[in-house]
Amino acid sequence: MYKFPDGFFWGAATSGVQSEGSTNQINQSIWNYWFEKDSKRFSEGIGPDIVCDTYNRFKEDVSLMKEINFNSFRTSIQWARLIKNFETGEVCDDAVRFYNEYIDELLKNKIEPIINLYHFDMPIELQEKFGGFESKKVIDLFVLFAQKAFELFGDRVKYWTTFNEPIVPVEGGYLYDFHYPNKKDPKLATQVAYNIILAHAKVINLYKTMNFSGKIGVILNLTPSYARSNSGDDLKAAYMADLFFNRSFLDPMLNGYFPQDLCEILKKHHLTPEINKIELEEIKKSKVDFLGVNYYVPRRVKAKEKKDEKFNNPEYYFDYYINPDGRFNPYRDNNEIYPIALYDIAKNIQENYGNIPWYLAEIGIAMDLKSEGDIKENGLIDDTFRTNLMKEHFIQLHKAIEEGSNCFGVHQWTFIDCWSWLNSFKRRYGFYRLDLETGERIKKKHGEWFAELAKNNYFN
Ligand code: BGP
Repeated sequence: MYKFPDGFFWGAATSGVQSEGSTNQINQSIWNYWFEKDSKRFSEGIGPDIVCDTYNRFKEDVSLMKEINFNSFRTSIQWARLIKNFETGEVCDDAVRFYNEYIDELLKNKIEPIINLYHFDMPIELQEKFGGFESKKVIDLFVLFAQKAFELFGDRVKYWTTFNEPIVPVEGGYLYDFHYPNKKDPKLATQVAYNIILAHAKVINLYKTMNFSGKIGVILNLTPSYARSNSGDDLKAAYMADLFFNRSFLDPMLNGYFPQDLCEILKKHHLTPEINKIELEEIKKSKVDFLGVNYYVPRRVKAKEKKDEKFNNPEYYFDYYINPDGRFNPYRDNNEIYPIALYDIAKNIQENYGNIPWYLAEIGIAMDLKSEGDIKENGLIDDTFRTNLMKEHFIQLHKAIEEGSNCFGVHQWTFIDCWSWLNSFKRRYGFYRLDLETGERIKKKHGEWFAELAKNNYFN
């Protein structure tokens, strides 16, 4: 029997853009804009306009959460929905009503809301006028948005997070072309990364001055890096991948300072961002109360075979390889299944980051419609494949908790199959299937399994 600590959070995560739909939204995020400009890049040409239509259906959806015994749930407040005028901070009344009612509905059903402030959703106006987080001015506008959110909802929301996977807009928008503004510019990438870390720090410090009784943290996608062999070169490659993709955000956001070797590497390639002492103090001072971790796949690396001439992205220092002994999810490209990574993440937090309280803020098993199959006679979609793999991951997590890891919950990605960035609805992860024609939510077998787990706080 795998029993979890009392009060353990069981639930799911989604985000504003991916679930709400843009009904009654005055401002738009980069996603609506990019989709209008270039819909071909989005799977099956499906954009973020309707998605789960949570804006209109949140009451029904909260009752579905209740059905599978969630005691907590994460979503995000959209900057572009809440704020009418980004410079003055004037809010949109309808958005205030919507988020108030949504939060109250969760609380009425004893579901603890965890509210995130930024899930890849830069308002297009700020991207076009100022370059989004390329600009320090936008940091202050983000702090203003956060302040409004705290003032409006902070009396009831006890768990806040600043950013979800802050490295992703940096990689996608400035290195690898999978987020707007589709630039490939490592110098700008380091500036954006730094500015996001500073924005996070300022919001944390602001929250602490506002005397709320809640907690505030950040959600990072941690991807353990494993070397192909124990050779010095391969180990160095894994070290570099970890430095760029994990510690670049983990160290400043948890410990208050940047890894020295990362600073030196950036300096060597003339990539040091514009920084100043006051900002570094702000970062040093910002203490998160907890960490959220998103985990899907491990990163396998080996020593560089052919050296690039110029630093264009972190792969200057390593190559990827496919683990020959690995198990792979047939429904998602290069998706190695490696539950032990979760144990390793927990150990890393325990040993190197002061055993800070943390929760698994996203974990999910992608399937597609075909692999989930048609609805079975008892009305449930059969995704036993997902349950079996989730169990394996939870066993590793349980082991780490038994060994003292300070983990306080698990949120699965995601609640109802939701729209996902360029993938649209290609990969399904939800406890409930979303029928795109009718908007109907259809429960999957995994939802039933999870309901038992959440009710009992253990599984066998
Ligand atoms: C995480 C994001 C989520 C979601 C998830 C699944 O990185 O935080 O927003 O998109 O990944 O992503 P995908 O549907 O692209 O597989």
